[in-house]
Amino acid sequence: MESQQGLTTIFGNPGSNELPFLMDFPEDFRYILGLHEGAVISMADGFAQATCGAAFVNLHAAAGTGNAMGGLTNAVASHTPLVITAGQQIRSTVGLEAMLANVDAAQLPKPLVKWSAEPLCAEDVPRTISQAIHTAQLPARGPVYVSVPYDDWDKEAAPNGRHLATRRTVEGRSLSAGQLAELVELLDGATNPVLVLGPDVDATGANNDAVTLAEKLAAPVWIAPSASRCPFHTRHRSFRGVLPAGIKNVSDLLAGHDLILVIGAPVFRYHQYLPGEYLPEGARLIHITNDAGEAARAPMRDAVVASVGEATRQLAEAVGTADRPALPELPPIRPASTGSDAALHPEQVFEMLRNTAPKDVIYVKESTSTTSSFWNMMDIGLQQGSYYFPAAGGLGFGLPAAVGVQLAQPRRQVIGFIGDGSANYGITAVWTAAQYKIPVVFLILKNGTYGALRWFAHVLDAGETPGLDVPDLDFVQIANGYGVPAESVSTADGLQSALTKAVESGGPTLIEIATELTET
Ligand code: TZD
Ligand code: CA
Repeated sequence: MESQQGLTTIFGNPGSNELPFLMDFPEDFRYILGLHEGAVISMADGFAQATCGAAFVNLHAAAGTGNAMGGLTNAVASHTPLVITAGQQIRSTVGLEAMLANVDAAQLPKPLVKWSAEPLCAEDVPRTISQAIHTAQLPARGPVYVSVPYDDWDKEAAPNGRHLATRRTVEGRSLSAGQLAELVELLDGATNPVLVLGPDVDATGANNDAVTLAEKLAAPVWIAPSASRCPFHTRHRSFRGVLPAGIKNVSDLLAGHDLILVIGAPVFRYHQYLPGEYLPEGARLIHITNDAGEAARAPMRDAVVASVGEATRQLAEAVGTADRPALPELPPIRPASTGSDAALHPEQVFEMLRNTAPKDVIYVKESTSTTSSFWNMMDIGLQQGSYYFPAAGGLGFGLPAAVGVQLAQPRRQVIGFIGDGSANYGITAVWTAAQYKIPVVFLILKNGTYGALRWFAHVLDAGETPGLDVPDLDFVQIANGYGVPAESVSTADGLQSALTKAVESGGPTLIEIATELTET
């Protein structure tokens, strides 16, 4: 029977409990093998985010689930609909804790899944998986988990199961006429409104509507703190940058605005603790989110729970054109700071990419000490789905997610900026890229240290602590060992020619770049 759920790619790493599920694997499905579940889950996360749909994952029992859980912290925060299944021991042997029994399986992935279950009988397996698929994709989207005893796959499905394959569940939460009118009145009546846009604007493809809204309001636009996607073109005259992730500096930067409209982001995902007032004097904040939990836990002002894409479209259409002068064009991007003879400044890497990469390139970034360099130098966000970063800061997302995004978007070049620390958490995904000929380019920014932690040690006044350096890693040899061609560069020209070669090769390539530690 034809499935209309569209979930024909399975990301997995198998064990004995999963073999009966994989038996007689259908021809119209594909299985993408990852060598470690941390890589499996993050490849699936990247794939799902880049297709704006769900991804199907199959993990091995409790051990495989455990390995994947770090990645789930990111998937929860990015509202990624991951349908995770795990094989369970034979039903009658779980109680006695046979090898590979997943004891209390539905409990294991909590609280990092929005729902989890183990069907009470074999007959209910298809319906439970169907429930998982719909639960993952209904708002707020997120990962779900189903544990299936492996002897269940031998049983006959119930005849009524035929309804499941063609079920559809849809979200329909536009703003009511009254809600829209109230918001439009506030926006039209504001003297100095500002927009703060989050990842769900990009995830719901509301990018162009956000531009219309900003232009009609002649309002500046910030990206919400801890940006995991890029919802707005960074060279648009309204663009002001990414808000820093401290309470005080958010309110300092928003000072002077009487109305702050936050769309598609938590209010706010702070990081470094910088106490202060949540909001500047005289400002009212309105928060539009598709996540009721996000609305409820915000510590200040008002929220509307609605479909982010639809609400943004409605507002863009309904607000009046403000009687304010248009904002001036942005000044040109300044030249990159330069590094030494031995290593490039990260800004040089980003500047080169800005000048030479195709306009529809997709960046996946997991190099934590280069955040300001990146946002200062880049011209991105013209198109939806141009940028991904681990949404909860859990490392091990970037490298595998780059593989998943490239698999989802074969017509756009994906480039991963991955730190020499971060690369190790998901390194086995380079093997998957090689085996399935997924032509992603991995740029490893090698500064020999956990740069962001050095910066944080200053913030916390922690002095010298152990465990901050990562010397003596050779990513060329590591990549070669996994079957990916690689080279090491330390100059802008070297990087340029390595990159041209990589893009032309049609397969995956890893380029290790000697970079200076900045932002300390
Ligand atoms: N482990 C996991 C799974 N997630 C984390 N976020 C950390 C550890 C802690 N951590 C950070 O938050 S940033 C960072 C670590 C170890 C350093 C990453 O180093 P890098 O990038 O080389 O990838 P930079 O540019 O040198 O900071
Ligand atoms: Ca580093």
